Amino acid sequence: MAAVDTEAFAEIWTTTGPVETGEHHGVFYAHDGEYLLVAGRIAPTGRYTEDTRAAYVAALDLMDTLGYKNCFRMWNFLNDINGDNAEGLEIYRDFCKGRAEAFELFHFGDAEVPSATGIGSQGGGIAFYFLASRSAALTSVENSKQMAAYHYPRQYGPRPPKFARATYLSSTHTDRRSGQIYVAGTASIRGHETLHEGDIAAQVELSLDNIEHLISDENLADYEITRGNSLLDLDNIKVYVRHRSDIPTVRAMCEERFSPNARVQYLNVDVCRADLLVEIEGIVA
Ligand code: 3EB
Repeated sequence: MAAVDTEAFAEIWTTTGPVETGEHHGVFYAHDGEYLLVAGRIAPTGRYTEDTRAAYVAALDLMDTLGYKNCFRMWNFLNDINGDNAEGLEIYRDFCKGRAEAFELFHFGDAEVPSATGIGSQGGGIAFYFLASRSAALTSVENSKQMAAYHYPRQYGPRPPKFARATYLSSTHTDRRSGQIYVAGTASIRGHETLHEGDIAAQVELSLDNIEHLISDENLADYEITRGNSLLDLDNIKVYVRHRSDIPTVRAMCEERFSPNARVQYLNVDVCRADLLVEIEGIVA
């Protein structure tokens, strides 16, 4: 995702246990008995629905086969995300179609979809990776100030994006305090509408406000989760910025609201809706 060398970084998920790796119908994986990481690539073509469905089916089938049924986080990186496919459908919307079809085949109900990121990338085609657990208890969390993405109206594409605003992961369903919150890519959206078109500062502010509300006890009360979290607890943050020239402004605003100790990467990529200028994700550990 890095456009220049100084932005290059690696995201490394570590475990203390022995790791086994392999390939399954074109997707690659590593697992340690409790966690599974699956990664795949979809080659650039004029139409992504079928290949996205097939790659997702391979990954979801692998989760079933190896017994990691609790998928809690997905990332999707789409080259030319706002460009048109061979039939004039936006590539992001084409991808959303294949993803929705794969989830349907695996009988994923809306309450079971994991948190996700769907964002632009510099690499060709689509790259994705998923994290799943064998025994963790998962709760899909929505933001009371945003419409669930899987309920977005038809104006955003033939099939809605299927993801949760956050996933709460704990060792048991009764633990409502000490679990981790995986915050999905979050943008300047209220209800289903983009707000502050063309105004980077206002979009950053609303994206941060959305995360702040999402992880607040007020929002989490619907799930009986009480963590007392604020933006200061967000870590492993990625800030995706459409225009490189906006990065200094975005960075200054984020530094005011994140912990000075938080790990933050700023990346210059396109965002899934043409009118969105920024998207932010992170983890509350
Ligand atoms: C949104 O809220 C902004 O398609 O997986 C954020 C996170 C967004 C994930 C996805 C899209 C996705 O609709 C876009």
